[in-house]
Amino acid sequence: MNGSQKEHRTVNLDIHKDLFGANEEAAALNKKKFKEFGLTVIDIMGSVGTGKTQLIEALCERIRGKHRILMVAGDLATTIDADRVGSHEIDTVQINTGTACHLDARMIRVALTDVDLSKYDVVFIENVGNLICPAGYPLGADKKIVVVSVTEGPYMVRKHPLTIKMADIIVINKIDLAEVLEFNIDALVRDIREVDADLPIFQVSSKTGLGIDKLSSALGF
Ligand SMILES: Nc1nc2c(ncn2[C@@H]2O[C@H](COP(=O)(O)OP(=O)(O)OP(=O)(O)O)[C@@H](O)[C@H]2O)c(=O)[nH]1
Ligand SMILES: [Mg+2]
Repeated sequence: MNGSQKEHRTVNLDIHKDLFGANEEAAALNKKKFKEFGLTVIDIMGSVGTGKTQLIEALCERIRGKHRILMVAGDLATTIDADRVGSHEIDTVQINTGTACHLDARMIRVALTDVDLSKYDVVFIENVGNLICPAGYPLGADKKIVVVSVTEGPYMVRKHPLTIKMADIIVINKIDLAEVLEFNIDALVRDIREVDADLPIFQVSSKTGLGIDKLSSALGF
């Protein structure tokens, strides 16, 4: 090397190993901690406005007499959803992600560091409203629910097959609006079946409560 040569370094990142790998490790630690406290943890994902918060409110109404609930709300900047759920006298933890379009396992670990988890049986995590980004970042939850609804048009499933694939349960929400929107729920179910023939699908209205009992039982509540 001659004296005038600038120092140079090339770092080849394997994004799957470096980024997703680190998240998987943090998710495994979260899972272990949740298990130690006997918690059932549900990660709820879906596009903006599909009804994630409304679904959590409906599930809380259904199970609050039986289980002690904590809600963890992921949002870019506001506490709107945590405030909504909190108004039902449910404890909440807010994570404001700033610019990040999803929660990750480390955020969950940090947010729960000072929370006494022995006070709860069930944790509902509302992920940031987005159907793409959260899919790559497991949080250590027992079940991942993807909420789609009849107000986002007919192609949500066909356009997001990878997100559907990683879900444990699909909730088709707002079925009370299907008729007026001329939405073909059977076609949406067929699209989901194309991606995964065995994926449990629940058709609900989080607003009227239709179908919530069935979903709640399937979650073990
Ligand atoms: N008619 C009807 N409206 C619903 C239902 N579920 C949610 N909504 C309405 O849809 C709107 C969005 O619901 P939210 O629960 O805020 O949706 P979200 O997925 O939490 O939205 P973000 O957190 O902003 O991503 C609200 O006006 C809800 O009242 C449903 O089953 N039926
Ligand atoms: Mg919400």
